[in-house]
Amino acid sequence: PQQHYLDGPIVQEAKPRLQKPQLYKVILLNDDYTPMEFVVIILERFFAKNREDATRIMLHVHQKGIGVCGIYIREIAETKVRQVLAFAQEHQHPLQCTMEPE
Ligand code: TYC
Repeated sequence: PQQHYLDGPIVQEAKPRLQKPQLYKVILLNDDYTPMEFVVIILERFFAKNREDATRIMLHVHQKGIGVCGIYIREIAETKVRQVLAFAQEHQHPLQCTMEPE
């Protein structure tokens, strides 16, 4: 690129972002064994929900079988899914969590 020493450098993004990134829904699945309180704690800890919202989402999943806990870019969504599955395993609950494109 041409240098304009008098005017100062021409700054250009290396990779101009013309498109919004694909977003992913992180999804919780219901099961018969994971305690309600444990699901609420997951929503507070990994999805930054307050107790009221966490309880609402947990009850939605409990009643409908499935529910969205958050929407993120791919890397963040992947991390959330991994964190939830690891935490559930650690506590020997069968809680399932997955992601899908929005
Ligand atoms: N169905 C569970 C129970 O009755 C509670 C639960 C809610 C489990 C949401 C998983 O993603 C879930 N203890």
